[in-house]
Amino acid sequence: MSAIHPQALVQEVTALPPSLVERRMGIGSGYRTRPLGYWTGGTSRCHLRVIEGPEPKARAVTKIDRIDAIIIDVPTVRGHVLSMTTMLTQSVVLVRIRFSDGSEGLGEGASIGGLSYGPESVESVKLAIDTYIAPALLGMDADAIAAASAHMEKAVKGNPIARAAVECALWDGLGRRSGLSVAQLFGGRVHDRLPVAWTLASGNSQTDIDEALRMLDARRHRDFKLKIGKRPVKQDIAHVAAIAAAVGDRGTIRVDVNQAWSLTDARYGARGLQEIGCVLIEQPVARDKLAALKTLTDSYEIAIMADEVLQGPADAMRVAANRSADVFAVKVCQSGGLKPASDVIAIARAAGIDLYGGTMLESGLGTAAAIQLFATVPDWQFGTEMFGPLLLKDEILSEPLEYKDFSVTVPQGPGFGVSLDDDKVNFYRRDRTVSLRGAAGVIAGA
Ligand code: MUC
Ligand code: MG
Repeated sequence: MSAIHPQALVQEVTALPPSLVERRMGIGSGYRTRPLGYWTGGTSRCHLRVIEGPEPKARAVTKIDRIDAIIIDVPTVRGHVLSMTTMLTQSVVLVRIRFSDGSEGLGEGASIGGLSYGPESVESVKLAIDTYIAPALLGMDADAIAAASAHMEKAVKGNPIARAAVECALWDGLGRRSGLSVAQLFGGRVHDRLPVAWTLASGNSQTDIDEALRMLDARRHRDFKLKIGKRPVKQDIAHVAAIAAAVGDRGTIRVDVNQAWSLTDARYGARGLQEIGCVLIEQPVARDKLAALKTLTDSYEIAIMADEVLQGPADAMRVAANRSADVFAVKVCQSGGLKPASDVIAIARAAGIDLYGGTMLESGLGTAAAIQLFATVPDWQFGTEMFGPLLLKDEILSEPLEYKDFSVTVPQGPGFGVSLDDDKVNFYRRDRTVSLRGAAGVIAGA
């Protein structure tokens, strides 16, 4: 089978030998000319030749060759007190996909407080990837992310964090191979920087106030999310009021109840919080209490934000259809990946629901992934909380994300625009710690 050369047809007034035509035309090796016919006009003859060459080689398909998932445990800068747990360490799963052309992609799956926050833990994420997702995806076309995602959904029901970690690594790989940032793959950035809130969750009002004032003075954060729900509602309101008074109009105050309240608590809380100038309540009631969430949304001026209830586009649709929330906390991990998160965003925008860029307290890698997507969305009415790496005592990226002027800079460069510091990753990987502990045990017992 041969193909027509891009230069298509050659006309010669005389029938020259093919080799001469080919030399004159500067036709490269591998091509040849073939006479097509001639016509006569007056005294001259016009010869037509077609230039033919080999069929263009079919583009080699880049395949998914290998998927590795490891757990790392990194201490937090202070205890992070949530209604359901206190975190002293954040554990995340790092995924590295190797492709047949030698390229790589990185992704992250994070969860909070073991299984106390939600139905997935880092251990379950690693197990789902190693046992079910990796075998299902090996050998698939690396660039066909939609096909790989559909395949993953078939092989693994639920488990959005595990699927997200792998899907993110596929996007990073595609970006790196094509020389485009993931923001470009999602339509291009509309922001170079995104505003970043900080979570105050030391468990002590004065410590939180000192921390907030330090952040304001350093121009690092001016929007503060307070973790409440552990204490009785009345005490929580007093705690929020003290911090709100100290911050004044230098910043905004929001709260995250992490599902801890009954509707009765939440009614009392919503009224009290709105009176002291708090602007938003995140997931006040359990994630399956949609009717209660809607009652609060309909009854108070303070914005009600959906978080844990949003486990992907179908949940987003359910919440939007009943307008059970004013704001969506969009989380890449909780949504099942970048594409489903962008679907959640699309549903919110179509329904007139405001947006907040949420986190599962990912390290710099997962945070960069979310930033790439969030940079492509025009309106983040309540900003973002892309502060995950700042809660960790150590940085695992070779170049940290840039935080300044109350915002984070969208990383440039292919994929997520970041790379891992392999020494740090090796230092914090759980299997290494376990084996060192094991080795120490052997020595101690000897
Ligand atoms: C959550 O529920 O939003 C996000 C920020 C933070 O401090 O905790 C997480 C979880
Ligand atoms: Mg939340």
